[in-house]
Amino acid sequence: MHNYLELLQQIQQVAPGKPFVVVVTGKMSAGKSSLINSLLSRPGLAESSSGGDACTRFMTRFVHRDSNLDATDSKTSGIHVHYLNTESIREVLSRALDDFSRYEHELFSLDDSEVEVAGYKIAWNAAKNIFAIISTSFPSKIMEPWEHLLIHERIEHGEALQDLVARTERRISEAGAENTGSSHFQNVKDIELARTRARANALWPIIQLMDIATSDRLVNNNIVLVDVPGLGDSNHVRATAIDKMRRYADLELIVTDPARTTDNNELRRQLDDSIRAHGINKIVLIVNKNDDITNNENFWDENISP
Ligand SMILES: Nc1nc2c(ncn2[C@@H]2O[C@H](COP(=O)(O)OP(=O)(O)O)[C@@H](O)[C@H]2O)c(=O)[nH]1
Ligand SMILES: [Mg+2]
Repeated sequence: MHNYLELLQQIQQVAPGKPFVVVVTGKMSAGKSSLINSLLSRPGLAESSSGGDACTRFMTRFVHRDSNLDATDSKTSGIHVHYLNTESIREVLSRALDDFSRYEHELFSLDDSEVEVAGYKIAWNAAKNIFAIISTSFPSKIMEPWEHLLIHERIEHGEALQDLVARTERRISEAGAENTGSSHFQNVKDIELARTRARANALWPIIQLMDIATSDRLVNNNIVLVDVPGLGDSNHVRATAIDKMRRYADLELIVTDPARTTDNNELRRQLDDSIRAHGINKIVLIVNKNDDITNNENFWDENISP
């Protein structure tokens, strides 16, 4: 399905001890997670949107499991969920408060353009979503009211931020995180992975990254595969972390599908960003979903405009 030759050549050159980091980037739904699953031959390992609307919500690293488990146990993983630290939580929540207040304020003024207001409304909804998430207790799923925290004076005086940060830290400790800010799940079988991941997904805006430590030919060779949400993630703190990971990576696989490849501007922008991040030698462009062309004889008529 894909041409992995270049990647396989790189694998031969991996030095023991030093991990070789491969980050998979691209637009939402390009097929990044599916690519990782086929590289590892483990269909449900990376969360892909097939069969539902789930998609990759936070950066996920696939790393070698440091244990002496025998080969029969190769379809299990150790999961480590790393939450944002207090400083990043404050940053995410204060941005959400800004977004929330800006649109609330906008409702009383008709000066700005409709486009701008529409953008503010999206950010306002995203902010409310975050407030609801950090107000929902696990496993009871009971939501503490949050609207009363957001009256203008409380926001102005910083009390709203303080309350929201405290709530967030409660959620993180409910999730079983230790002082290190991460929670661990041992020996999760592939079939149980969805359930473990659902717990993490419930808190996605405050998760920095998830590590899936497992045994596999690729990761045992000290390759670290990194799956990321689609480029253009709205959460600033996490978008910065993804960008940092991209700069740090030894290889970036840019996944695009044939329909999008025909949109030259978007792809060019994506390539420009990557070249700026680490030069052209560390990039492999993968045109995925080639079966869309073979399965649909009208593909080029539908996707190419003159
Ligand atoms: N036709 C086709 N669909 C694919 C292929 N790879 C992935 N998909 C589908 O594309 C959708 C998005 O895939 P996903 O891996 O979640 O994309 P991501 O958002 O980039 O991680 C899913 O419904 C996949 O089943 C492929 O090679 N061909
Ligand atoms: Mg994905």
